[in-house]
Amino acid sequence: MEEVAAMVRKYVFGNPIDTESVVKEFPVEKGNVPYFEVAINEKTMKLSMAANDKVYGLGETVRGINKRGFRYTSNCVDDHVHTEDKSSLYAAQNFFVYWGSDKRFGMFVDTPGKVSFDIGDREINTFEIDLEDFDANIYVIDGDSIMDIVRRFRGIIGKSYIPPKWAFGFGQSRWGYMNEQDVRDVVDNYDKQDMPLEAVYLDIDYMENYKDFTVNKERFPAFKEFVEEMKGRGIHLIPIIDAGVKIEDGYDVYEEGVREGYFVKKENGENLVAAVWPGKVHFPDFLNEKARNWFGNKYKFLLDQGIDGFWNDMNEPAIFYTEDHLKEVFEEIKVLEGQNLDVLSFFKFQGLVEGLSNNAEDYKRFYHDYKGQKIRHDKVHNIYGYNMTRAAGEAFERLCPDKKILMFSRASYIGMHRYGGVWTGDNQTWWSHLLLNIQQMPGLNMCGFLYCGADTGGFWGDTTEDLLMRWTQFSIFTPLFRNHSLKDTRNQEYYRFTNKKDFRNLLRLRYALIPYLYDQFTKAAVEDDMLFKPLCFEYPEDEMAYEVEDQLFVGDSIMVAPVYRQNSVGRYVYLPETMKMVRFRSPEDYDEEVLGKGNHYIKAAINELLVFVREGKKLPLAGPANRTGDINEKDMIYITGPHCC
Ligand code: MIG
Repeated sequence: MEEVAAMVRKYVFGNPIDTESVVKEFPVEKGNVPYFEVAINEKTMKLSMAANDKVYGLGETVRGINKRGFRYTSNCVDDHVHTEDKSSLYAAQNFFVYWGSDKRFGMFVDTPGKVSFDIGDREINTFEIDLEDFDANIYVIDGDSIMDIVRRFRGIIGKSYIPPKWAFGFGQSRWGYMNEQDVRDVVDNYDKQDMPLEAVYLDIDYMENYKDFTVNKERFPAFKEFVEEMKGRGIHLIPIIDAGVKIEDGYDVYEEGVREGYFVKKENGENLVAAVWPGKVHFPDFLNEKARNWFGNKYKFLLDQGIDGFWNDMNEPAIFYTEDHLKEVFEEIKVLEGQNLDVLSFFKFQGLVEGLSNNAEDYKRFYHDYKGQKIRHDKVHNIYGYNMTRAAGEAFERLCPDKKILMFSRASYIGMHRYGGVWTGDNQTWWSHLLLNIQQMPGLNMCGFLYCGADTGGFWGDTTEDLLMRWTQFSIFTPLFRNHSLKDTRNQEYYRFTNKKDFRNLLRLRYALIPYLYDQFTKAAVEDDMLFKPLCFEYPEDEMAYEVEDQLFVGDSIMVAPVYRQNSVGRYVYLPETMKMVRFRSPEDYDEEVLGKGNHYIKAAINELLVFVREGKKLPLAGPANRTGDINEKDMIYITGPHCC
């Protein structure tokens, strides 16, 4: 304990808003923040980087595992085009480890507003942190290794969320399942093909006019019985919950929220009117403890019908438009109407409409009641989704303390990792997004988010069979393993493709791996460790290990080296130690070969994936099962690494 305190130092800038991400108390240091030069007037802190210094962390962000060479801005945003020029995605996870030749430390910039980390973008050897306001708690963490620093950081933010074991089963999702028959068809098809399946996700169409905590009676005439029917087949239904509450007379959630003052308000005290799926909505003030309790209790409506898993969406919060800004835009367009639109006025016209969604000015139009203070939204923007998920997590502890509920969210901030996991939002059917998925996992784990995964196969666009195959070969290792796609794109349930046998074998391999994965996951959660580790985290003395950004250790026993390029039938793999290569085609059909430390070119046909068992370790594989409840954990086979038992 004592030692931990000494290794973590807290500094305070200005008047920070408490995010409740850190769960331990620290005395405030009197001196300056070490390592950085702080310019209070410019609201920046700068550090000069030596040529080979490296930076890891920052959670769910674009680009590689070493974050150096770009600028990342924590500002939760609904943007589905995750090209490598995007500074902001759905999450804000402000922890990084600086691993340099003479400076080695971790830092958590704890502020709920916008902050950007320019790690050699504008100036190649300068790391500059820009805070929109100069109010933040800064935690500086020392340690002898990257993992030391990570563990110490995790020790101050509280334990990571652990889902129920069935949440390691496979989940099929699609925005477009319209009614119970659609869902039943999915389950029937998986069963018919003898493919494992654990859950089917319910996207917004299960609701009545996109109203939270309602079920559409025409599409699901007997919801409770349907949940029961599915449960009887070993299938969990996982409904989506959106942040916005539809404005509609007679809708209890809306009426109670208005009556009790639980929605976010404009300067003049009126409830903000914004629009999302259901048209006009109010946003619950998740930062207000009472509102949080109230909204959390609403999950009971679904829990009572047998539901035991949820995903929270649109909680950046995403805004199509606000009523006030829409009015302004119509007025400006009226002025342009009838004019000869030239280059300037035309682009202005176009921009007016395009700029309606997720508009930065809109986030300044409303206020929260946070710990008794009225705070403008943009100052606390990054902890909104966190507190929505916290509302649910705290409610589950009250409503069903003896049961684990599956919960994950789109927007997040450090602290939310105690209440749920994350999925990485609307990715695309791109090979580059398979690589991004691989590279995002360690950063998320560092920040406490262990239960995570991406939309396997890609959400936007039409997937291809080979992309889905390669993607699945990685996703069978991610705790959250879900195939999800957008309405009107190609259907991507596994039974729809030519090589059903190969997909079946991959799903079966996932189930064979579940005992190992769940065991390693819970261990990582309890011990503040990571499930996915880059090679250099384990081999800090090995220079080559720092070069590898497309292989990961998964738990203590194995390393994976996914193939993520179109038409590749093999890849180079770097082994930081002697390992046993296992080339899997199914849980029963694989080749094994012991390979020495160094670079190897290893073949992997489209239906083959590569796992490496570490020296002195073993990988347990369970016998076949199509549901987690049917996994026989007594009947395991072990693939042993070199020099093992
Ligand atoms: O703006 O509920 O990221 O997974 O299918 C779209 C519909 C709203 C965004 C989520 C996506 C989900 C979709 N939602």
